[in-house]
Amino acid sequence: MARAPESLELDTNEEVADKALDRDCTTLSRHVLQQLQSFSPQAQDLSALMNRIALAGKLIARRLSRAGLMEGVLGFTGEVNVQGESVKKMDVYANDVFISVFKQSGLVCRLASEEMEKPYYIPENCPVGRYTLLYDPIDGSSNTDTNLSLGSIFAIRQQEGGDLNNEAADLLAPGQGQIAAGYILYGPSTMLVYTIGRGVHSFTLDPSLGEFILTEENIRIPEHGPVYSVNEGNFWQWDEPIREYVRYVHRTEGYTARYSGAMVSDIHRILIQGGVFLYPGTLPKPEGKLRLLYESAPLAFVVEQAGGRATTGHIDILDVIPKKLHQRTPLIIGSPKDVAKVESFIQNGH
Ligand code: P6P
Repeated sequence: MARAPESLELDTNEEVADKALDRDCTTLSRHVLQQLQSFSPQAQDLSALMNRIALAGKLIARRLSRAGLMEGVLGFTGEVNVQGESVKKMDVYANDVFISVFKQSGLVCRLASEEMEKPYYIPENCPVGRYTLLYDPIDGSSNTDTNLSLGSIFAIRQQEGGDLNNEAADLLAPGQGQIAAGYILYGPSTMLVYTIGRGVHSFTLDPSLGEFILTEENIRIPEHGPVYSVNEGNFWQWDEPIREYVRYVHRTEGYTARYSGAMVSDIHRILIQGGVFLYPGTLPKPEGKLRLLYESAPLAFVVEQAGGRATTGHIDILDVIPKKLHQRTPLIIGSPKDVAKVESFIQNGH
């Protein structure tokens, strides 16, 4: 039988088996240490922190996969959170999961969440645990009761200073200070995507192992893509330049609209296929809907590490200095050419 040309020579069965085993052994915590090429205390901390986030993701994924079979998982609590939004039972569960897994970590002194007006302190971890977790426990919770994709968003920051009166003033700092960020996507499979400033890497939960296994390293967002992702139901509330951009994509071949109601899902699609996600400000709410510290800044860190961009339309998201913990921001994020196209309409109307 003729052999395949050298360049097309396939791996032997043994080589394929070795690669599969090595991949199955590349767990998240091992990958972080590989990234840092160090076993320093800081590297060990970061590896342990990411491992706790993975545990939170597993617990939330398990709950979501059984939501329709259990009492008390779906629906609303009847409460309204600091954002003025009706709270889903899943929001509360997921928020408590992150608190619980980090209580036992010894590493995190404070947790700041979309669901909590003030940061949650874990006194036994302070001041030794010099890290702060900022997170949106369930992003897109409107999708919970309809079994659609949704996510969790996280960022890790180093605590700066003593935080004597528990004001957490050091959190009001630009996203450039994030030391790790990412998201967990609860979809047909559960994926964890993260960066520690050395590229973007994705892991898929293997339920049979109970481990997140490396799926793709050094993900690069396409320079341009076909997807534009925005809630066009808000068209009547937008400033004219955003309306003009949407009219442009309506009349230009090659664009396709995708919008799921969960930004983690929409931005993950754009990370892989290219394009742009927008949640602009509106005439009644120029600051927009999305929160800066635990939604936009972590996602901006990931997308920029993958070669993309994230802006308010005027300032890079990672340079915005928040004035308050739950500050909102307009967000335009995705492929560099597509973000630039939106900016061109904002800056000079075309
Ligand atoms: P709208 C979910 O509540 C969220 O924060 C994002 O995940 C999502 O993209 C957006 O809000 C959806 O908001 O106003 O389009 O329903």
